[in-house]
Amino acid sequence: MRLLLLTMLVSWGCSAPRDVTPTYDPKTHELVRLDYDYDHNGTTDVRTFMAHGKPVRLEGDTNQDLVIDRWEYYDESGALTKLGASTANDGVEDSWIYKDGQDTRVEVATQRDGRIDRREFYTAGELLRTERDTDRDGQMDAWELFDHGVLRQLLLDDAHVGHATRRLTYDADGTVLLEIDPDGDGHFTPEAGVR
Ligand SMILES: [Ca+2]
Ligand SMILES: [Ca+2]
Ligand SMILES: [Ca+2]
Repeated sequence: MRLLLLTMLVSWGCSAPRDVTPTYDPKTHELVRLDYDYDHNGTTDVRTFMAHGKPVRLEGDTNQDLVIDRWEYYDESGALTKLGASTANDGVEDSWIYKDGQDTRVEVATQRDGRIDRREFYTAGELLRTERDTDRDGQMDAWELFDHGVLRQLLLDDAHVGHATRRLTYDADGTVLLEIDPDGDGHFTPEAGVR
């Protein structure tokens, strides 16, 4: 949270660090970037990208290894809308966090190509459900529902018809109930002979 706090301070102009290097657009002479060296060691720790005098996004190196590991995005009012991260800590932005009150959504490009194929939904820090695009065709096709951190249901769109046609329900005693919904009306029925 250190960087976020620093960013907020910078945004509000309460505390101006000394080592700030501005970059201007050579044509318009508009300020487009501010590079901050918070620890005064000659390396940039935070880059804030500006548009029309306001910060629009930030790139940060929070662990001082010269590799960007935090990306922040702001709306018109300067509020943080999205937080980017790198799961491998190699400078490749591959996951994004959105917060709305107690709710958090995490979007992940598991192949690290910018295409989101997994979403995780949390409330008050607890994972409630996930969505996955297992064949990466742009359509989510597997959904997991959790109860207190335990997987309770798995819904699958095996047939790629745009909705789940199979549902597996995991009981606490280890049994699995398999149900099907071929016509996609949301009404699942036990598959004959499978329990
Ligand atoms: Ca530095
Ligand atoms: Ca870093
Ligand atoms: Ca898919």
